[in-house]
Amino acid sequence: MEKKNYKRTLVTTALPYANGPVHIGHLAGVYVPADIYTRYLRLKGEDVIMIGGSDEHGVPITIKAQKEGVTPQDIVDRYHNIIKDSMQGLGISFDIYGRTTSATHRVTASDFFKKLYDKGEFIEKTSMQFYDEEADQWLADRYIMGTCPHCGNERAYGDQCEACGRDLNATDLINPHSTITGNTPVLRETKHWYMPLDKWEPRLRQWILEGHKEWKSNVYGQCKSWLDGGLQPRAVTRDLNWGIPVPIEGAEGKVLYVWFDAPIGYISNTKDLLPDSWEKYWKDPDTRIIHFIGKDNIVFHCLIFPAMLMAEGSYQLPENVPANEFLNLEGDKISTSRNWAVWLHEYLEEFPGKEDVLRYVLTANAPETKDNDFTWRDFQARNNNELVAILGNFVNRAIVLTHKYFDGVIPTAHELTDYDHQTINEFKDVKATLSENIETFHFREALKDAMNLARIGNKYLADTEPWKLAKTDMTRVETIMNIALQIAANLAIAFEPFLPFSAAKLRGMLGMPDVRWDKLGDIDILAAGNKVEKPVLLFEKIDDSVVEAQMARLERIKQENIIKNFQPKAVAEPCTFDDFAKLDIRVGTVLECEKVKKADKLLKFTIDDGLKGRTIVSGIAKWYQPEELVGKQVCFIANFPPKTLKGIESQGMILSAEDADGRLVVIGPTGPVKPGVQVG
Ligand code: B3M
Ligand code: ZN
Repeated sequence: MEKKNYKRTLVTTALPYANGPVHIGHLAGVYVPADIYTRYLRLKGEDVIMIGGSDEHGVPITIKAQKEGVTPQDIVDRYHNIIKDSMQGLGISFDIYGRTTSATHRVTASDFFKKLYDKGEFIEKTSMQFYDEEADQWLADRYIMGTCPHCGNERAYGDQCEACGRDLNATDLINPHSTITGNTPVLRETKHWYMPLDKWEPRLRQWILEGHKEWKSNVYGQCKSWLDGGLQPRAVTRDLNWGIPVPIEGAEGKVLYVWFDAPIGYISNTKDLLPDSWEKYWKDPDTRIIHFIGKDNIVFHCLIFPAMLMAEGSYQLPENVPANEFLNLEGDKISTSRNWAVWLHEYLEEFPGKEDVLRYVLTANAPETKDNDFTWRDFQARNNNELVAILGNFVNRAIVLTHKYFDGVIPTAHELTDYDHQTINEFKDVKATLSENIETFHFREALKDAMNLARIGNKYLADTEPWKLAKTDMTRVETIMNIALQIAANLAIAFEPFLPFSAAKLRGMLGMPDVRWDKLGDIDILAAGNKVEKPVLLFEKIDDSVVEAQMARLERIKQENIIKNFQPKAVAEPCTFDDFAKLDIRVGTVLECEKVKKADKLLKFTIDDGLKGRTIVSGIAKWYQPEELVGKQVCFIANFPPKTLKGIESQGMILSAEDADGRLVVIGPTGPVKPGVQVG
């Protein structure tokens, strides 16, 4: 398709729910790529704005407030600020980071709804919804729990069962109950307003399936499957006491559905940024609108919001929606409720000065075409083997050598050799692919291109060996170091969209006043005779102990989650007292306890059983130090036939409870008893 020459670009980034901090999944999916794209366009001198903000309405917020016993406003105030500050800390360069509880937004969203209502764009429908009579409140799907009709999980939500993953309707649940009071809710009739998406289906089909074949295949594919399945009318209002009131008569107590108001938040925030000129970013066909989102938001940004805009009539549709897939963490899905995440605000605190390391790793590993995994080992490896060993190393060498041979003064280049020309041409070529990759949202590839420039620089110094020539041919060394410094200056440009903190440090060292993308590939960026500053390290090695501490933290969280989610097994088949009485269970006192050689699981016990004493071997070495158990009383089965383990005759079995995480805890009487007494 022919490329259109746009006059300006409007970049929007999904508005994170202000019910928790942001994590690496949000960053890799949305904010880092959007920031790279925006910084790149700014470097090219284009007219671009980047809009962000918090999504502060909807059930995700009220649920969190209910859990903590505070108001929804408390929740959004807290998280909006954490999110805003941490994004800034990572250098995500929003032109505005607003919030959907702002006055501008309330009016904008309300007017938008009213306009559609007045144009007759909604249909009104009544339906039956659950109501909690004691709480005197309608129940959104997430406020209803019950038994999943598919798998029997007793803790399924009204919209989804997390045990079997199926989508549900609240009315499908067996024994539904309200999470607010625990009562059985009643069904009541309620009226809502619906967007007839079916009406817009032909236009959406035409616009996406015919007009945007260049969209990423994951986005195009998801749209196609929704469209092929046939679009249904969608309710755009809710019975909830938190949100923007539905601005029509007879709608008291109802608010706009959060997915109706949130995308309008992009518009409201643009208004707050540019009260006088916001319209040209939204309504002029010469604006390129790009929505950066994660894959779970595709239907809202590609079908529902565009249908709303079509119905309104005066807005432009997005030119592209480069949605990413998901980032996992150490092999598991990132989850706010399970605390399975690397939280941005914590990262910034624990890794000061390493903002770019995270940006680098998240870009190098971005889930652009499929789900990807973040691991702390990969984080360490990419830092040590790529940022330190390639980029940092080259820059440091170029600047150190300039100080060593020329007192920090940039030397003049003299006659260039064929090899010099070859090197210069090589990195001129990179510029075109790097730009193309950013413009087509292939940020991983683009980052590789930028890294190749640093590789070319390293190779140039390694091949020309100025430290050897310094003894014989200082003129040649001047040329080599000039070229090496010009390459470093190129790196300051190429990396600015990806690693803005390091690029700024590098500019500072090289004394570069400004950076412009069109200078990339030039070898006269730095003027001979100017001075470079003393080198500062751009990156430092990350030790094993640092990433191991992070991995240990995740391991702890995993164990905590297992314990929290423990569900006792169903009770076994009935058994009689006679069955039980066959087991001769007794109490004994541990006289000695030691590790069994060459068996890391086993402990050998010498037990005072009130008779002649006995030896028992037990597989609990992983959970106890032998000396902890000496002197303790334990229960054991006395009438099992003896069994030889690792050459030791074990005369019975010590009883233990297996905790949810598999940890074994030895069972004994709660007070002292005579060794040898029976349990029953
Ligand atoms: N808050 C969902 C999410 O955080 C939603 C995005 C709104 S974008 C207009 O994934
Ligand atoms: Zn289920």
